[in-house]
This record gives sequence, structure tokens and C-alpha cells, in this order.
Amino acid sequence: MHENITIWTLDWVPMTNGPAGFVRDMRLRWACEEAGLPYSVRTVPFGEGGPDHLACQPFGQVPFMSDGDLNMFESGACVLHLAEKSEALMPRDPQERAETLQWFIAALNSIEMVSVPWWFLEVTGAKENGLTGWLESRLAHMERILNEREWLAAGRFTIADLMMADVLRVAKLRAFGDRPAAEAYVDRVMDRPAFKKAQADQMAHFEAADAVRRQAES
Ligand SMILES: N[C@@H](CCC(=O)N[C@@H](CS)C(=O)NCC(=O)O)C(=O)O
Repeated sequence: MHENITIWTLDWVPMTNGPAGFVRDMRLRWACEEAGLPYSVRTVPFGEGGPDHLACQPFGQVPFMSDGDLNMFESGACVLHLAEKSEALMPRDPQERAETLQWFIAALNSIEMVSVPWWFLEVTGAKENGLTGWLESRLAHMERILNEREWLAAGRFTIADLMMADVLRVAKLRAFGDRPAAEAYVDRVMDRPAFKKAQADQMAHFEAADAVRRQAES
């Protein structure tokens, strides 16, 4: 049964140069949309997480999720949990499942583990970004792979593409070097109706929250 999925995100984020459209509850919304799983969205306050928040996400971050009596955090773990419910997300064939898992983890642990610290140094204006060469190398390998195939695993869209595209679609990464295969891949994955629905819903959520906040301030 999967009638009781709740995705937790922030109640507000800054709308200028901000994370709206990129907050990682996107990954969970998107997976649910791909699989046709019903879900609701609830929020915790932006800023330092209080005890209730820390009880659900020990780093004071979002997203976290409940599914009936089950509670979990980490977007990767949550998407894997959702993938167990639907072949649309995760193939059942053992070899295809292995391929999906390896690329799913590669998105998080071989690309995002470099791209997020690189991005952080970029946006905080650090004079030297010592991670540039490392990131270049990782993205060059992805470019080679994506030149050879449309999808990362099983010859079709899986959570491997959901996670890899979500990692690669960050604007500064897309602008970093000329990588036509990766660019086309990100466009292709973001063109999926489930992605567009998830992104539109997240944008609507944060735009509404911002409007309320601005009204309260005026
Ligand atoms: N590894 C975590 C990262 C979560 C994360 O970075 N969340 C961001 C929003 S997208 C956040 O809560 N940032 C506020 C903070 O780190 O205090 C996951 O994938 O769930």
C-alpha cells in the first residue's frame, strides 16, 4: 500500500537567486509523479531546525518523508524506498537493477560529492576553487558516457537518471564548460511530464509562501 506518503520540505526559501525549484524534495516529488504514487507535502520552518525537525532529519535539513508508520531522511534513501514500489522507477531484472543502483549511487557519491562543494566555493566567491580540476574530470567522464547512451541504465528512464539529472541540472554546473551530451541529457530528462509537474508544484509552493511573507511584512 502506498496511500500515505508525506514529503517534508521547507516552509519558505528566498526567491531571488534562490533554491526554489531545486530544493531536494524535488527528487521525492518527481519519483512519486513518475510512479503515479499519491503524496502530500508538509513543511518545517526555514532556518535552524528545532528539536522536532532534528528528530526527523538529524542535520536539520530537508527533505524527509513518512510512508505510513515508516519515517526516513536522505533524498537518496527516500527515492530508493519509493523505487521499491514501482517498476517505472526501478527495473526488476537483476542486471538492470544493478545498473540502476550503481548509477544512482554514482550520481550522489561520484558527482554530487564533488559538485556541491565546488558549487559552494563558487557561490561564496572563494578566490581559489581547488575542486575545479576534480569536477572537470568527473564531468568529462559523464560526457563520454552520455555520448554513448540515452539513459544510464536498462535502456530506459530509471531513478539513476532522476538522480543524475537532478545533480547535473544545477545552473552553475550546466554553464561550466561545453558538454553537449550532458546538456542534451539534462534537457531530455527535464522534459519529462513528471519532472515538470514536480517542479511546477515546488515553485507554486514557494511562490505562495513568499507572497504570504511579503504581505505580512508590508
Ligand atoms: N544529503 C541530503 C542533503 C539535503 C540538503 O542539502 N538539503 C538542503 C535543501 S536542498 C537543506 O536542507 N539545506 C539547509 C541546511 O543544510 O541547513 C539529502 O540528499 O537529503
